[in-house]
Parts: sequence; C-alpha cells; structure tokens
Amino acid sequence: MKKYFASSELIINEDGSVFHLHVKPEWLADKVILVGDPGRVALVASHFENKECEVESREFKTITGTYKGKRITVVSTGIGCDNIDIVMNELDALANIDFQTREEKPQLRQLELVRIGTCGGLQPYTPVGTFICSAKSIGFDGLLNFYAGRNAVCDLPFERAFLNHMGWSGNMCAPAPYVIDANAELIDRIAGDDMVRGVTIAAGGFFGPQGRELRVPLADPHQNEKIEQFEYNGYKITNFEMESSALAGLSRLMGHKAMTVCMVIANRLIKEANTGYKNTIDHLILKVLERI
Ligand code: R1P
Ligand code: URA
Repeated sequence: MKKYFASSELIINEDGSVFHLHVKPEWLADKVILVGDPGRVALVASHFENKECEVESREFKTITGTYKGKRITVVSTGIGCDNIDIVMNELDALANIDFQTREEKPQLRQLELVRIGTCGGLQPYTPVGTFICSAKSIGFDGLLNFYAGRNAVCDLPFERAFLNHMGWSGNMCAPAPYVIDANAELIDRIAGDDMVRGVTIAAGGFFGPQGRELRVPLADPHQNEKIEQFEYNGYKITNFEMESSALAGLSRLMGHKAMTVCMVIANRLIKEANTGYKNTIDHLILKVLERI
C-alpha cells in the first residue's frame, strides 16, 4: 500500500507549490545549499551562471541555478531547528511525494544538502574565521525526539558521556540532548584538508542555551567551561550554532546526505567577535560550491 498524505498533512498551495517554501517540485535540484540568513541566498546565487527560478516567502528565499554546470538549489532557513523541521520536510516532500496523487514515490530521490552558516568557536584552535564542519552534532533542541527511529541513528554512548560530564538532570535534560553524525562521505569531500572537523552543539537559543548571560542568570553558570573541557573518544566540542543537529538527524531518517559547515564569527573562549563577517563568508561559499 502506497502512503497517501491528506491535504492537512502536506499542504500544497493553489499554484502547486509547497506551503511554506512556495517552491514547485520541478524547481528542486538534487544538490541543495541551506543558509540561515535570507540575504546569503543572493550571495550564493551571485556565483551562478544562470537562475531558473527565484521565490520568497517569510524567511524562506529560494533560488535554483547552475554553478559550473552543476544544478543547485539554495534556500534560506531563518534561525533555529524549528525552521529546519519545516524546510527539510518540505524539501523531502518535493523530492519524494507525487504532488498530483499525494502518494509517496516508489524510488527514493536522495538529496545532497550542505548548510553554510556562522557559529561561535569554543576552542583555542577555532579562532574567528575558522571553517568548522560538524562531523557530529549535539542537539539541545529536542526535535529528533518526536520522530520514530531516533535511537537507531543517534550515538547513545556519546549522549550518556556528555550528560554525565555536565552533571545535568531534571530541567537541564529536558529535552534530552541527542548526538547525531553528519554524512561521512560529504564531510570528507567538503572539509578537505583546510577545514576543522568538529563537534557542534546546536542550541535552542543564541543566549542562555549557548551560555551567554545578559540580565537573567544561567541555570548552570559553569555550562561553557564544562562544554569546553568535555572530551570523549578523542572528540572535543568545537562550536555552537543552531541548526546542524536537526539537519543531520532528519536527513538520516529521510535517507538524504547532509552536513553543516560554519565560519566562526565569535570565539567564546578568547571573547572576540567579527561583525564584518558578511564580507568574508564568500570564501566559504566558493569552497562549498566547488566541492558540492
Ligand atoms: C544566530 O545568529 C544564527 O547564526 C547561525 C546560527 O545557527 C543561527 O541561525 O547560523 P546562520 O548564520 O546560518 O543563521
Ligand atoms: N551563531 C551562533 O549560533 N552562535 C554564535 O556565537 C555565533 C553565530
């Protein structure tokens, strides 16, 4: 029996595009670049030889075009894992559900997804300007816990080691952090020998969840010291951002290849930040366009 998706579950707009992204199935390329900032979409697409479609709705801006003959779709996700849930489910529906019959297609169409983002560095060897590929992500967001099969794709011993190290229980474990690997082949191809292969915490916020204290004190005042010192099987935590766990986790469950690479724009240990990063992230964009 083919799976059928009712109009309340997969919402399709009158023009045949998917609900939030406003993208039609024929506009989606197999190679997808995801960025947080809608303004970064135009920067990526400025390197395309041609553009075949351009559409914008809320924080989701999409352009499909070609770079050196490779057909690529670039989409902005806005900030946070909740938006990754929307973008990944809608991209997967565009690829793997027939919008006419509302049934799952018989053959999986596998997408290759690379997120290009910004992050906060946590180690002395991750100063501002470093490119960090998230080989593993620790999700503070809880998103993956709502999907069946979460335990089968997560690194459960790593999760336990992290929680023991932090000494967290009760509210600090709700939702429980999940640990998920990016696609290994994609990490090798994109990271090359000039990017750090790291462990990234995808936080459910920019301030408290990343240990930034403004006027409201943190529940665990030693959070970041402990995170910086954590080591498990040779892995150390390298950076904070806000989407890599949901992207890696949903891609694993859906059968796609995905990873995140971020440029460090603030180092939390050294206490430095670069607010002019929009001028330099193009170096990272070009590397990903070459390697995707
Ligand atoms: C926070 O400033 C945002 O920057 C990072 C975080 O993951 C979060 O989305 O990524 P982007 O630069 O891709 O948005
Ligand atoms: N993005 C984040 O999520 N955190 C930082 O510190 C910088 C960029």
